[in-house]
Amino acid sequence: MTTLRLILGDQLHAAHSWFRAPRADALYLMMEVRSETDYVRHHAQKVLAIFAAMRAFAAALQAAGHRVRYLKIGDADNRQSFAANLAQVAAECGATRFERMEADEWRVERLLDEAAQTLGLPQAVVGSEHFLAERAELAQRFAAKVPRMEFFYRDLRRRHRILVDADDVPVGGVWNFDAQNREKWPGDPPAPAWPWRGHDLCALWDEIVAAGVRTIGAPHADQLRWPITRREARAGLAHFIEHALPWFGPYQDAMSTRSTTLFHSGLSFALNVKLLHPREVIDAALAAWQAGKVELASCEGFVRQILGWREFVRGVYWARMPGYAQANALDARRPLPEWYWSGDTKMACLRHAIAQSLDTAYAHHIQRLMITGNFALLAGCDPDAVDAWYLGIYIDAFEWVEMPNTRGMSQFADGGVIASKPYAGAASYIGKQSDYCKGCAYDPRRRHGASGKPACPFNSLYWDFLLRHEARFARNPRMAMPYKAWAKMDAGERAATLAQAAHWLARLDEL
Ligand code: FAD
Ligand code: DLZ
Ligand code: SF4
Repeated sequence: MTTLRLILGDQLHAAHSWFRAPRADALYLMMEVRSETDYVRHHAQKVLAIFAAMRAFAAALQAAGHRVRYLKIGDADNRQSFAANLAQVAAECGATRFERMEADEWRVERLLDEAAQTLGLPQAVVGSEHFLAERAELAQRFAAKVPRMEFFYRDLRRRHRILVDADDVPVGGVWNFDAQNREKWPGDPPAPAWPWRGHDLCALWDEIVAAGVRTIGAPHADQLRWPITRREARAGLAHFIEHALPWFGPYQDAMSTRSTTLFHSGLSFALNVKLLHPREVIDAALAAWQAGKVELASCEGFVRQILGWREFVRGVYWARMPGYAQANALDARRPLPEWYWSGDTKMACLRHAIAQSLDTAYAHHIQRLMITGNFALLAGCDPDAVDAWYLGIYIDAFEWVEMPNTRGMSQFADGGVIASKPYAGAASYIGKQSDYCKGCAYDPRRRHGASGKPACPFNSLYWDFLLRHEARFARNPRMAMPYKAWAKMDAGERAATLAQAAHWLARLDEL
């Protein structure tokens, strides 16, 4: 009697009840497969980090007495897909039962359902024991109407007794401190150093290359600076709590050429592959606040990202898939400019955010939203292309979290399921939060003009976007201000602005 248990690359959850004690009748299967490396073009560091973390996890399971069958990307008997390898290993070990954890992605869930049917064995699907809200409950609750994140988050705070008193009143008297969390970073306090040392993964990189896997971005295989074990992930969490969390709140929406992470945690990869549990991350932040090391505004701002946004987008994903993947409410059809893949643009903000993403597989939230996402939105780029870019380039990109953030929050392609208004902004908006505009080839104060320093493309594209979608947005009370400002603008100025936008839209690759 052998139970074959599948562990996916983002299911590295050592505290899962499966692993409480070794079982002689259980064989754990882990596999590096081309079907997963190739469904989108991933960043080199993402493939390296996932494989390295998978290998370390398999080794730890074996050391703890579990039986593991691990298929490496270059193994001759690797059939390179979940389904084919499952069939092969089930036959090889004489499996009498198949068990797996819920997959986080709709695509993988369907694929594994089919594979299990083909196996024809008795099977069970168990929870991943990772999230703080149940997937089935969320899918049901969000099916008819998705609540605003804020109300969902308050509910989870009450349910999990996080930052609420006995009467369900939020600690500090308010549910959110967003107004205190929007400062530009002056360069002081200094941003903390990156928490992780480099791993030498050159041998693994050679295996990946030899297998023919195509990637984007810099591998930095001789010094991969991401956590691949739980111990490293925990050390990164402790580093964040001590050195960055105290400043997380005020600078969470800041951007700078002088720091990649500013006061962000860099923990999304460790969380998404389940080396860390969200509750332990939240508890670490709460403990720092209780010990008086961190202001409530920073602690709450951070908790909101994990308890609020992370759980919320997962609910939207599972309630709205598979239709969500086709949503294109703004009928955006343009290809993504070529320079998204190289960083080779004269726009300083985009050059910096893209070059950093290619180099590190990381950008913090506001870079993803206000810079790369905002530009694609204003330019009317196809959400399929935008999704593929985000899903590939970031170390933490798994569809359940990437897609609602990209298609929904950033591109408004879901027509307002996630966001109450499009996240569109011009140069003044970017300049307020960053130091990008200093030294840019474009002038952030101009909307149009042929002589002198050219006008910042964001400025005309912003107005063009609003005008293109006037029928949809003009009656949105949160959008009233810009439409009023447009109506007051001199007719010549308006015409010149739209002409400038048309000029840029015809040459996006040259910007
Ligand atoms: P911190 O700022 O330190 O935040 C702490 C944690 O909160 C993160 O590690 C993450 O787990 C969680 N979190 C924060 N914001 C969000 C959010 N909006 N949605 C879900 N979780 C959140 N996050 C991903 O994990 N994977 C993605 O593929 C992804 N794609 C994104 C695409 C776009 C267009 C945008 C705007 C955001 C995306 N995010 C994604 C959310 C967010 O940008 C990243 O989680 C964050 O930048 C990761 O860096 P960090 O760990 O330093 O985050
Ligand atoms: C992202 C990824 C990659 C690149 N490769 C693998 C792999 O070879 N084997 C594996 O089990 N998982 C991989 N993953 C993560 C999966 O895509 C992930 O398990 C699904 O996205 C389900 O959320
Ligand atoms: Fe970006 Fe425009 Fe500022 Fe240049 S001027 S950095 S393009 S916002």
